[in-house]
Amino acid sequence: MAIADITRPTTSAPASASGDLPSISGPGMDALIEWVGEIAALTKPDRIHWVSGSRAENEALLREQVEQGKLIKLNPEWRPGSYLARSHPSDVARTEARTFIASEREEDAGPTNNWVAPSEIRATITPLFDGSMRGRTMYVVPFSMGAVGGPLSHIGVQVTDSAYAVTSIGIMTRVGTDVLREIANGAAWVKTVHSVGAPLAPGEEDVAWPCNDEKYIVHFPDTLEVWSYGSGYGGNAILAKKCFALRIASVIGRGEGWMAEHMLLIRVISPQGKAYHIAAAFPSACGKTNLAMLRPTIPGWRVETLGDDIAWLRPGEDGRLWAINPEAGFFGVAPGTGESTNVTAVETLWGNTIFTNVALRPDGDVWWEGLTDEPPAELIDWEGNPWTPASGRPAAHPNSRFTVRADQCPQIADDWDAPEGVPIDAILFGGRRATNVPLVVEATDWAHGVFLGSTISSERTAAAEGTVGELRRDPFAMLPFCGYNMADYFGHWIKMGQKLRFDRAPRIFQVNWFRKGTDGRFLWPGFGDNSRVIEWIVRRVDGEVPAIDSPIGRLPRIEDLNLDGIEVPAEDLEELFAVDPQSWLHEADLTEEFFGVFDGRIPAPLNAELAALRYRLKSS
Ligand code: GTP
Ligand code: SPV
Ligand code: MN
Repeated sequence: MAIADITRPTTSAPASASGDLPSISGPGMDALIEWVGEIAALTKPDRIHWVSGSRAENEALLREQVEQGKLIKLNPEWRPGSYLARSHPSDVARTEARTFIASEREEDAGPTNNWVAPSEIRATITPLFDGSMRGRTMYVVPFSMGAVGGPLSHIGVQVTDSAYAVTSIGIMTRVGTDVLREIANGAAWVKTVHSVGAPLAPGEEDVAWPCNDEKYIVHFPDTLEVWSYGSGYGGNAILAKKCFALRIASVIGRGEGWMAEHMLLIRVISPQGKAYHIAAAFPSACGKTNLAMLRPTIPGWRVETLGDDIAWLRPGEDGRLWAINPEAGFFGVAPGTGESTNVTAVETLWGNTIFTNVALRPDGDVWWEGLTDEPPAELIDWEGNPWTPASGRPAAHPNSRFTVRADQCPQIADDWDAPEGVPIDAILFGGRRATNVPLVVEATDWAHGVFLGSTISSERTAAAEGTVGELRRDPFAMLPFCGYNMADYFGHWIKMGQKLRFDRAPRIFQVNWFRKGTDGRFLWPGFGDNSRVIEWIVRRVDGEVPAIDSPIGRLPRIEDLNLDGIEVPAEDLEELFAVDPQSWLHEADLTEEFFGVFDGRIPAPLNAELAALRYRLKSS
C-alpha cells in the first residue's frame, strides 16, 4: 500500500456511537450533570458526548479522526488497529514552565512549583475557556484509576474537546458506564477540564492537531480540580496521568496517609520460584518502561510487569507497604525501544496502538530511532516530510510515544489489576548520572533511603521542554509532579516509614544505569543485564550476601554480582562503583544549597542525614 492511500483524508462524519447521557440515576449523578452543564455553558461546544467506553464508540472515534486527517491508519497487515498522530511541532512534550499549582497559600505549593493564587489564575483562564470549544464536541469521560471500586482506587471525570485525548484516555485508564454508576452512588471524583484552545468559526476547517500557543496546566489542590488549556500532548492532555494520578493524588495521599509516586512496579521471580515486588522511581525518559518490561539475561529469573509509570502505595495492616498501578496502559517513549533493548515493548506494540510523532514507513508501518539498527532507506518523518538516513535529523521526535493497553504486554502479571495491589520488598531510586553515582547503593535504613530519594539529580531528557543533558535535582523523580511543598512531601515519606513495621518495610536502593567512562560510553550494558543488579538487590532483601559499607551507603562486593555471560572490563567495574570523597563532598554542598531553597522546612532527619554523610566522607 502506498503512503498516499492510507493518509488521504475523506469527508468528515460524526462519530456514530450515540454519546447520549446514559440513564443512570443516583444522588451523585445530579452534581455531575450540573458540573458538565456549567463547563458547557462556559466553553460553548456544539455538542456534548457522554463517553460510554464501548468498543463501537472507540472505533467510531478513531474512524472519525482518520476521516478528519487527525490520525493516519497504519497498514493493518503490519500493525492492525493502529494509528499515527502527528502533533503540531510546538506541542511535543509536557510544558513544565506552563504548569501551575494554585493552592490558597503559596507555601503549600513550595519553591519547586510554579505557584499562582487561585483567584488570580481563574481570572486569567476563565476568559480563555470562554467559548474555547466552539465548533467542537465536548466529550465527558468518566474514568477510574485502579480497578473500579477498589480500596486504593480513585475516580475522575475529564471533559475535553480532543477526540485524540478521549481515545488515549480509553487506553490509559478504565473508562465507562460502571464508573458513572460509582459516581451516581456517591463516590468522590476529581474534576478535570481540558481544551486544546482552538475554537472553530462556522465553516472553518479544522487542522490535524489543534492547539494554542498559550498554554496553562493548572491544578487546584484545595478543590481537587485540574484545568488544562492549549496543549493536546501527553501529560498535558491525558489529565488522569500526571495531573491527577500524581499532582492531585499526592495531595489526597498526604491527607489520607498514602503515597502517589512516579514509579514502575514489577514482580521478580527467582529460579526457586520466590516472588519479590519492586517499585522504582526514575525521572522521565530514564528507564522505567524498560525496567518494567525487563527480560533477565541471567538464567532462571523472570520478571512480570505490573506498571511502568505511576504507583499508589499504602501501608497495610500487616505493616507492609502495598502498591497498585492506577493506570491501565503504557504511554511509552518510542526512540530507543527495539529488539535489542526492550523486546517485550516491541511485542506489546503488535497492534491496537496509537503512535504519536514517530516516522511512517512506505509500507504503512512505523519506525523510530533504535527500533532497528539500520534505518529504512526512506521514511516520512514525524513532521510529515520525506526523510532518508542522509537527512541529518531524527526521523521520530525524541519524545515520540506509543499508547497501548497494559494487558497487551506479553509478560504482564495475571493479577496486575488486583484491587488490593502487591506488597513491596524493595524501592529503587535512580537517575541519569554520567559521573559519581555508583551502579547500585543500598540505604542503611528508611531515613537514609528517604535522604537518597530527596537528593536524586538527573540529566534532563526530551520528555519535557528544557535543555537536554542539563543536570537538575529531581527528588524521587517527582520534581515536576508533586502537588504540594516538596519539603512536606519528604516529611510525608519519613512518616510513612513510621507506619511500616521496621522488619517489613521495603529496603531502599539507589541505582544508576547511565554512568559513563572518560571516553563517553556507558560503563554498564544496561537493559536486560540490569537483572544482575536486581538479583543482588533481592539477595540483600533475603540477607544472603554481605555488603561493603561506604560513606554514601552499602555497595556490593564485586564477587557477589552475577557477571556470567557478559564482559565488563575490570577497570570499568571499578569505575562503576568508585566513590570519590571530594566529588561527594561537592555533591553534599549542592544538596545543602538545594535544601536551603525550602526555607528551613526540610525535615530534621534529612538534615541529620546530610551532616552524617559529610562526617563519613571527611573521615573516610
Ligand atoms: P517516561 O515515560 O518519560 O516516564 O520514561 P521512562 O522512565 O519510562 O523511560 P524509558 O524506559 O522509556 O527509557 C527512556 C530511554 O532510556 C530510552 O531511550 C531507553 O532506551 C533508555 N534506557 C532505558 N534503560 C536503559 C539502560 O539500562 N541503559 C541505557 N543506556 N539506556 C536505557
Ligand atoms: C513523563 O514525562 O514522565 C511521562 C510522559 O510519562 S507524560 O505523560 O507526558 O508526562
Ligand atoms: Mn513518566
